[in-house]
Amino acid sequence: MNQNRNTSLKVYLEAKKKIIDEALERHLPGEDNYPAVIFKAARYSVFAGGKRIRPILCLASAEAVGGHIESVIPVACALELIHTYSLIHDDLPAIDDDDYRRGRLTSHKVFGEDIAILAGDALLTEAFRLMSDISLMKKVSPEKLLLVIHDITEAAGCFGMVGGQVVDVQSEGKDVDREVLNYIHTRKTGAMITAAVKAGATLSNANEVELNALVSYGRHIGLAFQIADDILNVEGDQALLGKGTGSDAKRGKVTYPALMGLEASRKKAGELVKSALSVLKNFDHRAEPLRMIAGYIVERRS
Ligand code: GRG
Repeated sequence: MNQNRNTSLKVYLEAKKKIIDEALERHLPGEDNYPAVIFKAARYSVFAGGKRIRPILCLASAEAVGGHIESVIPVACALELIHTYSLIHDDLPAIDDDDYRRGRLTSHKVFGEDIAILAGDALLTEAFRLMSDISLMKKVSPEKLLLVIHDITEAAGCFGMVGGQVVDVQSEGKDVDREVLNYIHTRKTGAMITAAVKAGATLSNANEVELNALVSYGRHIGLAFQIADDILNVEGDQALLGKGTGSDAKRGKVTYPALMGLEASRKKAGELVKSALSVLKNFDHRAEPLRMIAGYIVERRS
């Protein structure tokens, strides 16, 4: 990526992250609610940092089809709440047993396993409380909102993230082929990324051609994102990542580098980005953030 593009991307990501962080602060109930510990634990993980890539993709997709980001912010925040729940549960002793996430101790290390499980449950449920808030229907069509809630539910559940996670844990230490690996990556990570892109476009009244192109963009960058994550687990910097590295190999996880090596993994991620860019070819300058994010997904260091 050239220097100007890098600067624009940085400015764009920082500005959108600020919007999302401020909205999350408004939408997530405070620690003054009862029972305080659950609000404290939920907020601990949500405000631990995080790139906010899913909500940013939702906003960028809305912009690409001429939508207003104000109308999609609550749904964008809900995507981040669901994502944060998945991280809390993923880190639990029964799953990946990780001590660090987003540069801090994981939820179960601070609050105990019981509250960490409940904090994840709380965030997942809060996401649906937020998306189904009647006030949102003044900004977007109720039919479109229902479609989006359905898409996000599918992406988060057994046909998406949870299904991918199940096959992931069951494949640890086993020889699995590329088909199974792709099932895991496209469901575990790709589904929510695709849903984020699709949600922004649907709520912004994208036409069918635009919607199909954006879903295809989401699928390509979703898989590229998880391949990049696999590569960072091998050769990333723990301090920048805010979490441990090397854990995939230790646990015998099925990953792109494990199956085909680092070089071929990088090549595959690069090809996916190229394909993602090519499906955006008929979009105008308003899709520029989506184009920049596609490149960022494989070049990021955290
Ligand atoms: C129900 C016990 C139980 C577990 C389910 C569904 C699930 C937990 C986990 C899904 C697996 C998962 C965590 C997928 C996401 C993989 C991934 C690339 C995470 C990192 O995302 P980033 O890089 O992280 O966007 P930040 O911290 O920047 O938000």
